[in-house]
Amino acid sequence: TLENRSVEAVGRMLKALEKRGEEGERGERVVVMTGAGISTSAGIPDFRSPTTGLYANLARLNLPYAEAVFDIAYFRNNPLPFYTLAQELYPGKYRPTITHSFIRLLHDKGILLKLFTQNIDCLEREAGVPGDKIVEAHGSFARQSCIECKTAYPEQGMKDAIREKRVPRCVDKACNGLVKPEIVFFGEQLPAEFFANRDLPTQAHLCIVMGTSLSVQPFAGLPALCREETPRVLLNMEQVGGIGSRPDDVLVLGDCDAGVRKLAEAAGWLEELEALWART
Ligand code: CNA
Repeated sequence: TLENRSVEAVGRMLKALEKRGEEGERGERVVVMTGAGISTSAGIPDFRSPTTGLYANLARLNLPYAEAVFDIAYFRNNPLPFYTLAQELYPGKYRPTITHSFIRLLHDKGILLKLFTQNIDCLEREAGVPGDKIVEAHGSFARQSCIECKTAYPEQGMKDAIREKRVPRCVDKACNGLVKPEIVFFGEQLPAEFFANRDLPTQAHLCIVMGTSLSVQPFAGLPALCREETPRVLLNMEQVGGIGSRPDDVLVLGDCDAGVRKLAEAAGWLEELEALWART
């Protein structure tokens, strides 16, 4: 168990896991769960922050309700608001944050079991976390297809459409369905890889949750799958998802970049982390 539910105790645990890995025991025991809050300092707005979030700034799109921009039923009738927003969110414009580099460091130390992310910005990949360590629970901009017949659509065509705020149509002219990036909209099923990996939290020895309001199911149910004795650390502006209710939960409330620096400091990794991030 963790002494005092403190950051120092989590730091000692990280070090111990690293040491076990070095001694040839399985050290890959940390699961990380992330959301839009880990990318806000990169310049990408989240959904729900009160004044800076996307939902607070969607008035110009004339939506009936804010979530409509990511709702598959709404998209069928009016895809243009999504394509207006996609221009801002499309990967390639932003630099990973030190929080993304912290996840990479966990992998470099041989202790990352899996990263579950709700983000579609691909910044974890850009920070160097390998694809087989990432579950993109809400999909990503990496692929695009017709929403009717599922036929794949070429990447360059999507890039052009997004740049021109134009709605692309199925390459099969007879179908002519709407095309969208394979990011998961409200009303759509999560990717198979989410369900294939969703029991991994039960194997974790440490769970780190960062930058998410934990308000979208089924992702929001992941931290509860951790065993009672597995410490869950929350690095977030606000307390969410009932984390804090178990004896070994640790709350590091505030900016997650500051939070990961505290964790890294406690594990003796701060210099290494700063150097890794500076190279990213
Ligand atoms: P959300 O509901 O907007 O919640 C964000 C959470 O992060 C809130 O609890 C904030 O308080 C917190 N937060 C914001 N900034 C910071 C910070 N600097 N440090 C610590 N905490 C912070 O976003 P969720 O990810 O929980 O919601 C799920 C949606 C949002 C997913 O489906 C994503 O696809 C979607 N989304 C993704 C991106 C992206 O890829 N970067 C951007 C916007 C929305």
